[in-house]
Amino acid sequence: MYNRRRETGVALISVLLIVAILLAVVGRLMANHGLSISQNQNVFEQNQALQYALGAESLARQALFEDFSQGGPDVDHLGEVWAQPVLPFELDEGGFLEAQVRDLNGCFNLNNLAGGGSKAAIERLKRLLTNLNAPQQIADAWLDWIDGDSNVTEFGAEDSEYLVANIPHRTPNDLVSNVSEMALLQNMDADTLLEVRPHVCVLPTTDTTLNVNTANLQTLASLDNSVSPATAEAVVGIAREYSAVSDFLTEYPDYQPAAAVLSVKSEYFEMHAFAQVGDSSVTLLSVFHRDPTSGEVTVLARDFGRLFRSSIEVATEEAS
Ligand SMILES: [Ca+2]
Ligand SMILES: [Ca+2]
Repeated sequence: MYNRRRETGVALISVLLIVAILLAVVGRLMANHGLSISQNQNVFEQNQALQYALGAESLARQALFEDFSQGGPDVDHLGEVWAQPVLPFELDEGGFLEAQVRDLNGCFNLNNLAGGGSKAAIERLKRLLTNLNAPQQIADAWLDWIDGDSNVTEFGAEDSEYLVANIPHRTPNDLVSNVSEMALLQNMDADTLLEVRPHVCVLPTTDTTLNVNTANLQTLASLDNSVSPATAEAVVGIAREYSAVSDFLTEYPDYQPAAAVLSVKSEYFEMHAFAQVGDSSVTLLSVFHRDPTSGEVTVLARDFGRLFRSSIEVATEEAS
């Protein structure tokens, strides 16, 4: 009798143990299944956001090609279709897409100083820095950064200085492909970099011209000593659609000394897009070159790490 009860008790405990193990296994399977679904959903949404950003890139390339082939190859200005920001629009999957195109012939090309640069190009960078209340020495440091030799220019710096820095590094002594390299310069700090960055760019060439139809105030003001801040402000104060540099010079003769580096058309552009699908987002900055003969637009570089800042200003009602 006692043995039968004991056997029944042992059997009951065994069943309970099996049930507990089964419950633990099922719980574990359910948790893994849920995690797997979440992971797949994230991967799916991330991929969708990437495809939307790449779609924006294709659209921008098409707009630039059509501007060339239908609008004409000789003039580019901010009233053209490619320059209009794509307003954020909702995506079917839940989320939004926003994109904007910037003319890279409208900013100061830092690679113009490669190979030693012209005296005029160095002076332009110094004027730009002065107008932004940034140290002029940064121009010397940048010149040394990309010139081919290791001779220190006035207040500049070469490998001998950078190799003894907290994080030792070397100068590229060649053209650079990302403006962020300015952060590595001697005498550069975060505030100065933030001030300078909107006005400069790096293009894979050393003799780019500046499009007077798209250039911003600071870039136009730094072109020559003969240009006063008031003149530069007058230029950007109205919409510009000059069809020839000579027309621009007739209206603003102060720019005559810089005539050789002026143009009314552009070859280099960048597109910045931000796509969000669900909880996933992708930012894509693409640099384009538009062939001045055929209008073919090729992608020179893609950067998935650049913070997207919308250029759209939202009007808000003033508090009464
Ligand atoms: Ca155009
Ligand atoms: Ca150098």
